[in-house]
Amino acid sequence: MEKLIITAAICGAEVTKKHNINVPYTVEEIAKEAQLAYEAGASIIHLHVRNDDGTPTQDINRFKQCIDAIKERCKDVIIQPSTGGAVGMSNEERLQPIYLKPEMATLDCGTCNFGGDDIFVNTENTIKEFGQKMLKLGIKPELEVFDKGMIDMAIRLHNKGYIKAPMHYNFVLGVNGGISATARDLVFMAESIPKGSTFTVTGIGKNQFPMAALSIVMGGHVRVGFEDNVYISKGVLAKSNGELVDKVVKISRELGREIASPQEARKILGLKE
Ligand code: KMH
Ligand code: ZN
Repeated sequence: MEKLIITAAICGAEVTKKHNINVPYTVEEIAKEAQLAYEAGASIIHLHVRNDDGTPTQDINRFKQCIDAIKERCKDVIIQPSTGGAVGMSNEERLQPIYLKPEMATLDCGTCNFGGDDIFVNTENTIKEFGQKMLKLGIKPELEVFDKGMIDMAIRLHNKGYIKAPMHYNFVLGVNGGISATARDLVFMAESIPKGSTFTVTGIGKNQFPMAALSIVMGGHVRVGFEDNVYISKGVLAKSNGELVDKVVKISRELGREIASPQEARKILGLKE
């Protein structure tokens, strides 16, 4: 089986130090968390950034500071900024990090309830606009899909030329408003993407490690990190994103699957090596 690509979603936009004191806010904290995840085996850093007080921002200068600091500590890691940002941000605000021309960025493929009264809005025109801009800048999108219909949207927009193949999907399972985190649902998602696509799996909250284990045996890839889950085991807060990545590395090796380096991840994803 192909080696396992581990993505570390180190920060997110919604989780705070109230959930886990180790959630990074400052440039220094973000760079340190990225380094711990990288040293543990992550080849991709999925990046949101914050102001020092913890409020989410998509400010291009803040992204640049964080990316520079991460690159200094993790020389060859793939950095994947979020274009999802936080619930309620405008498209212009969300798009800022793509102008730094990262290798990858997220492309959210539909609108989704996001718990409570929150709605994460991605209209068809938004997805087209983001897809087209990423194409133009040579950025590989990671297609964030919270439900099966979002896979269909991505395929439709691929057929219309907004998204290039081979496509790389992130199945986000277990959001309140998205598809559930069950084996049946994961298999359904994996069987719904075009041949030649790759996928990674994000299980929200307590679903993080069970979904990771399933993806490892199915030949998919794995995303873990504070953005999605702050616990290393039931009731025990993780000390760092590195600890979460390390647990995935151990599960994968136990199951006989080796971990991809960033260069190997580039090859698997069709990025420039
Ligand atoms: N924070 C969520 C509203 C992405 O990074 O592209 C959106 C999100 C998805 O995290
Ligand atoms: Zn994100």
